[in-house]
Formats: sequence, C-alpha cells, structure tokens
Amino acid sequence: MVGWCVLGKQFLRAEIGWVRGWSGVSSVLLATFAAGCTIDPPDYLNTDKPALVDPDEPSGSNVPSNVTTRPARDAGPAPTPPDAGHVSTEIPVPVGGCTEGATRPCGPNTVSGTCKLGTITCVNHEWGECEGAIYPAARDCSSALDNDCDGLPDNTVDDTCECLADTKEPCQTHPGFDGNGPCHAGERSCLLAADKLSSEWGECTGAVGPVVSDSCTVKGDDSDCDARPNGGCVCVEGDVVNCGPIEEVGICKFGKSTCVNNAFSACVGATIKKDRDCSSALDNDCDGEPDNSVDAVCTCTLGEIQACGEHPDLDDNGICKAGEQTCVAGAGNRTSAFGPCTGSVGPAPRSCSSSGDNDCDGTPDNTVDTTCACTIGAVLECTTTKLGNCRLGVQTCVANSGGAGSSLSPCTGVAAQAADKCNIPGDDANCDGVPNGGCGCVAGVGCSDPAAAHCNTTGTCSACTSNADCASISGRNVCSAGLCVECTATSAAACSATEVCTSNTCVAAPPPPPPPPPPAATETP
Ligand SMILES: [Ca+2]
Ligand SMILES: [Ca+2]
Ligand SMILES: [Ca+2]
Ligand SMILES: [Ca+2]
Repeated sequence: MVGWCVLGKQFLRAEIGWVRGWSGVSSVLLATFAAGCTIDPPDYLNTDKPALVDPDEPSGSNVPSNVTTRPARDAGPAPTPPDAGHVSTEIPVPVGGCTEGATRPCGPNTVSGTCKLGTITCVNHEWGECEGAIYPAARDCSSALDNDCDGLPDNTVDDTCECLADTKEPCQTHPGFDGNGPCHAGERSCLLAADKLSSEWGECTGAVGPVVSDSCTVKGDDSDCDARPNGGCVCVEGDVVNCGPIEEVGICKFGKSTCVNNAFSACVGATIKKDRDCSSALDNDCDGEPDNSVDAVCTCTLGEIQACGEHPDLDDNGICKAGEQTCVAGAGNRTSAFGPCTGSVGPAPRSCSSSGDNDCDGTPDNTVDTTCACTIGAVLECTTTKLGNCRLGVQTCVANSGGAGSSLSPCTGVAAQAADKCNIPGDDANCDGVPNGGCGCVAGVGCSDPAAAHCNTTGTCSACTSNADCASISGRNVCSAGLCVECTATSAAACSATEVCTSNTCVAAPPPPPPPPPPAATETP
C-alpha cells in the first residue's frame, strides 16, 4: 500500500506493508507514523507534483515532524487524546511569510475514516486559518464509521471494543444436548460503555444443561436432554394404557392399566375371548366372525334340516323320497354337524299287481305295457273263431312268477263243439271254419263214385241202393245192383228214342224190320 509521510516540511512517498489493526501494525509502520506518515492519501496528494511542496519553505525546517497537537488556530473539535498505539498528528504549518494568495493543505495528517484535509491560504503574507479540516475524534464502539481515523471502522472488534454494540450471542452451550428437553445455551449481550469508548460482553444468563436422568413422573420429561422423553422409565406416573385382548373385536374389550410407581397396575375391566358357541350370533371367540357362521368348525346352523339319502330322478315318484338330517351341536356348542339321515326310501321291484309306483318310474306298477301285459285279475273276451254258431270265450290276467310281469291265461269258455254233421250241408259245428269237416260226403249231395254213390248218414259212400243215389253221377243215373249205370232193360227209357239199352249201355237201335206184319206188337205194356 502506498502511504505518504511528512518528514520535515516535505511529503515523502513510502510503500509500506499494512496489517489491519493497531495492535498488528508492524514496527516499520509504527516507525513510519512516528515520522509523520499516514495511509491512503487523497488522489491529489498521491503524486510527485512539486505543487505539493511549499516552494517558500526552506528545506530543513526545524519544525518537529511528529507534532501531535492540533494548531491553536484550529476551530474544529478538540484534539483527541492519544491512546495506546494511536498516533495523532497533523500537517505542520510553516512559520514566517508566504506568498500572498498561496494555498496549501492543512489539517490532520491522515485522510482515513471521517478525517479530511483542509486548506490554508496565505493572506497578508501570513498563513491564515486552516479551513475545512476534520480531525480524528474519539472512537465510538457503536459506530461503523472510522471516527478516530485509524483506518478501521470504530466498531471493529478488538481488545477495546470486545463486541458489537446491541448484539447478543449464545454462551455456555451444551453440544449434543441443547434443543433437547429443557437444555439450551445461555445468552449474553454486548454492553457499550457510557462514553462509548469501549464495549464488552455482559454476564451469560439463562443456560440450562442436562441432568443425570429423566423424570418418570412428569410426562414427556427429557431432563437428560438425550431426545428420549422419560428415558429409562417403565411408564410415566398416572399413564393409563389399554390392556387385555390384543384388539377390540366381537365381545373383546380393552381394560385399563395405570402407571403407579413406575409400573403398570393389573388390568381392570377387560373382556377377553371365550370358547366359540355355534348357537350364538355374537363373536364370543373374537375372531371377527359371528360364532354361528358356518365353517369347518360349526358345519351347519343348529336346528337346520337338510335332505339326505336322495335318489336322483326317482324321489317324489311313488314310494321314493329323500331322508332328512338335523344339525345338532357338539360338546359345549363348540362344534355343530348334521345328525344321522332318516326317512329315506328307495325304489322297490315293480309289482304288476300293485297300483302303487314301487319302482318310482312315475307310473303305477300295474300300468299295462310290455312287462305287465295285462291288469291282473282282469277277465277279457277271447275267441278262436267266430264262424258258424260259435261264441266268445274268456281269459284272465294273472301275475307271472315273482310278480314282475303279467299275462293272460288261455282263452276258455268257448261253447263245447260237436263234430260237423254230414247229413246237413254246410254244417260247422266244431267251429273250425271248415263246413262238414271230416265228412266223406254230405247226405243229399251224394258221392261221385258210380260204384259207391250212396251217401250214408255217417258221411261215407257205399253202393247205391236206388236211382236216386246215382242222380248226381252224370250219364249214370240208374242204380243197378249197387252200381250206377246208364240203363237197364227195365230202364231203357233212360236212352234216347233211337237207342236201345244193351248191357246197361245205351246203344243205337237196330234198323226197324221191313214192314212189320200188321198187327204185331214188340213192346211190353
Ligand atoms: Ca477507527
Ligand atoms: Ca431423556
Ligand atoms: Ca367368532
Ligand atoms: Ca311303476
């Protein structure tokens, strides 16, 4: 840093090292100031221009260079008493005449802080009063200005101004504890001296530190400031907690337990779970479900009746029906299950003699079909034939062996029949559809054999006994010795007029004899 000095009557430039703070100023700096140096001159002084040196002043002035008192002519503030390390000086005013109208700087030998150079003018060949200069004032620990022109703000913290006025800061801290429980640091305030020439920290107040252990009687106490309220306590006096069941489900209800002398009392007022009761709609076992819920334990609702022993597709036909079983409780009602099945009836073999439906097929057993061919006991008309004088018979329905079927007995009751008669043409007395069955001939109809043309009443043919027997035999209508012939001597008429009977046969008559002798006759009467 560039500084400037007054040595004798001359300003000298000097480059010096600067260390902030009086107490740290090097001996070189101190020595320099002792020789009338300062720092940070205004720009117009920071030059080698000759105008800065009074040409009227002889060199080697005998004015001491380290004057520390302000001139008597200075009407400004009273000079500041020098304090330790504080150099107060000002630019010396030459004595003797001067060139009329000349001017030169005057005032403090520093322009740091609030200090300001003034101007002195030569009037009547004498230097007049220093105008406009501002000299160092007393330091004010509460001011951020550099009133004492020492190059530092007056409130710079150092041995004199220990602290910034009106500020506070923590003190007596408890690292790791402050902020927990009651623990916190104290606080101290910066106290400014009445004359503001110094400041210092006041007494530390309000600090609270940790104790050995937390209280077990004050809820939330963290006096040991470890961030664990009531640390080391089983419970806090007067605390009431739920006890008994794990949760309030069904009939289960919490009880209360109270902290007394750092221990919880016995549980009071709790309702705990009981055995399950399949007959109860309550949740006695506190599992979240009504006890009578049907599951693997209570397998049915007590008193419930259900079908059992069923016969698919058969029940409700005839005798068939399902059974029933009732839900009954196990020991202590802790379980439930259905009891035995009763009342179940299954199908039986069909009985053609029963009007019931024993085989449960939906129809009466005695319904007539291929199995039960008829209704047992029924009597039906029956026939063999209805020809001739025959009439209807009867037959009866009977059960087969075992009753599994039925059938009709043989037809009976047909009128007893005689053999066909052979002396009545067309007779079918035996109702076999064949008239005159068994007859070799029918009386009145005759036989066809000329040698047996006579029909007996028994239906057999024998030798003719009369011409009538031969009537039905063509060309042989004459019975002659049991044989039907054409003619006989006595039956020549059977031949035509031109024939004659010869050997029972009609043959051509011989030519008539020449005129017959009258009155002769050849015929017998
Ligand atoms: Ca200062
Ligand atoms: Ca604690
Ligand atoms: Ca339950
Ligand atoms: Ca049936």
